[in-house]
Amino acid sequence: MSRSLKRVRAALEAAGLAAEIREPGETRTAEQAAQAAGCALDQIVKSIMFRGEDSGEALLFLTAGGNRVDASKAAALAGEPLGKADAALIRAQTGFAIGGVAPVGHLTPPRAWLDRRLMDFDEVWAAAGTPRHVFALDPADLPRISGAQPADFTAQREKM
Ligand code: 5CA
Repeated sequence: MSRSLKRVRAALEAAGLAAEIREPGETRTAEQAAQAAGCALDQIVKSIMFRGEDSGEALLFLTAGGNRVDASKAAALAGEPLGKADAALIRAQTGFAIGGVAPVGHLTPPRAWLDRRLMDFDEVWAAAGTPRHVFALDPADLPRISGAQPADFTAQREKM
């Protein structure tokens, strides 16, 4: 079993969450994860990371699968300008590779915010440390286990 997966399992256990980690197929993107888990796209917890340009830290925005982060709203929350987080920074901060960044089990817990859209569901699905593993949880548990603050940082959806 991968070390990343083990770290997520241990973090979930430490948080008292009886979440079952599943391997339903390829879950590298939110679309793949929704397909594999058999849930709505917005029930996928995307881990979008930016680099805080003053702090140099990676910052985490847990975002509903169908939403996009509005960079200026995100920067206002962070209190610093945001730039791209590259794969090396994400790996250094979280211990995870892009496509498998979990909301828990980070090497250095990042400052984090949570898309309120996720709270509309009884159950959401998040990456478990690899691009093939996911787990389901009650989104009400996300602030406690991830340290993320519920906030509004997503872009308006386009009208159909
Ligand atoms: N396992 C799925 C959902 S459970 C997952 O991790 N989805 S994700 O959306 O959270 O992760 C992919 C995200 O990583 C993309 O939305 C994108 O924002 C980011 N990403 C993809 N490629 C890069 C890259 N080269 N550098 C920085 N971030 C990237």
